[in-house]
Amino acid sequence: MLDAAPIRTNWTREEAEKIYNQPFMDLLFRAQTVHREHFDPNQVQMSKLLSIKTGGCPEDCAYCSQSARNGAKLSAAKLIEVERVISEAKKAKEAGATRYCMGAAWRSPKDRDMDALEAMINGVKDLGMETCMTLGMLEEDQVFRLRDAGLDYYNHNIDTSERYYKEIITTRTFADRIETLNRVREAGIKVCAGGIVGMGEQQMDRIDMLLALATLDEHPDSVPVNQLIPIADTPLADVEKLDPIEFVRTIALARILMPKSHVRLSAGRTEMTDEMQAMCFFAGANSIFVGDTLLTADNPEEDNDKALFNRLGITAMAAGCDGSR
Ligand code: SAM
Ligand code: DTB
Ligand code: SF4
Repeated sequence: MLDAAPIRTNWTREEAEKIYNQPFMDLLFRAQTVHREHFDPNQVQMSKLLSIKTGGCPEDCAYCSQSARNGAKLSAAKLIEVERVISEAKKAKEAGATRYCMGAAWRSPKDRDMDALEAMINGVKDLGMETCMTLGMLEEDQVFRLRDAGLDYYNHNIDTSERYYKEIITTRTFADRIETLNRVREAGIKVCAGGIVGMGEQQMDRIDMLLALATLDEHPDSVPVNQLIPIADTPLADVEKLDPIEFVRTIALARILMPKSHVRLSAGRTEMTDEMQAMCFFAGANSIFVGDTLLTADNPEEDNDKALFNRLGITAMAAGCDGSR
């Protein structure tokens, strides 16, 4: 059989634009066809987030509730206790999550935090869950320590196109992000990298963001596509809402450009109808965050997600499913 969806890292802007802008039905059909080559279309992976260090972040990301530079009112907390992380992870496992993602509001971790981070990785792995962390930029020795502790995934989003990045964050560059991603990949940790749409960017920025991910030496294993959750008192609090069809097109393009990656329908689901989420799954999304809180913002209730999965005949994907079908 002809392989209709080879894994390519040499996609061009012209190709991506053409895919994104084709008639919606053709786009969805192609995305679903690619999806079925690599995944069971009725299975969705479930990850659970925990904020292990909340607020007081020195970075100025315009979308974020945790930046000390934004007007947002969230107060800074300390790194939480290892025992608390493990007891929360246990609950997440019981609720069906297979991957536990720990996030910290840091520019980068301090060396004094590393022992606790390693203990968290060990404890969560002992529960039989996959581990993921998102801690900001990493130096090489920090990457090695996390890898040696058994970290499975590192999340580090490029957030938007290189062009629009400067409008959203000034305290670091797009190139800084790519550097950490390369370090993580070279050390053998799986990469989780995606971005946010609905930040007032142009269609071109959504396309270029996905192209940047799809033309890395290797595609990220997970690609979270977040819809901006507008946070009061941040610079993006009143940004115009994105057309849901544009969001679905973004998911479809991610699926087509990166056929074997898990595309995660991430932040913003509380604002989406069940029908829109179903369309995102049809367009190739096959992962979500479960539980009623993301890091600081709301996520749909567990019961709502269960009911939606039942109505759609979707079941939870087992841990470690890499998409080989
Ligand atoms: N401080 C670390 C960093 O920035 O890499 C890790 C935590 S940070 C909160 C993780 C990601 O969450 C961001 O890169 C961004 O893509 C996403 N995010 C944060 N606030 C969001 C919001 N209001 N709406 C949608 N996504 C958001
Ligand atoms: C990702 O792409 N989305 C998650 C995770 N990676 C770390 C975070 C979403 C955060 C939403 C806003 C909040 O909860 O504060
Ligand atoms: Fe800090 Fe991460 Fe929020 Fe940016 S996205 S302000 S780095 S916590």
